[in-house]
Amino acid sequence: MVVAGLLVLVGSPLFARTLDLTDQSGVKEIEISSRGMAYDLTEIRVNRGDRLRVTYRNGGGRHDWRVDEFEGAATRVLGAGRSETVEFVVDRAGTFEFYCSVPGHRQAGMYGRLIVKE
Ligand SMILES: [Cu+2]
Repeated sequence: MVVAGLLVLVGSPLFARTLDLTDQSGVKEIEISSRGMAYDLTEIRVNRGDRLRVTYRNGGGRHDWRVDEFEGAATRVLGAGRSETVEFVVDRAGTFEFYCSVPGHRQAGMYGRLIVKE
């Protein structure tokens, strides 16, 4: 029963959510949290040149949130219940991956896509 429950959680589309901010201007405030090995957002859409202020709230375990391609787009590894805000500019267009850098977590599904439109 426990295994079946976990499978339902991991595969559930309830936890897949896109945040589309491409029609807004100014600093874009983004809140993302995690539960187990998954972020509550799986896709974030913004425009090239946007300044993003991302607050990551860790719902449990030890995790971080980062995007390798943008300077400043990385929180520290946070303990359960902690949060951190990072601010950075997405200066190039493309599809990038945000993920947790704790060993094994990205492979376990702790990632999503940051889509920067031209
Ligand atoms: Cu993690």
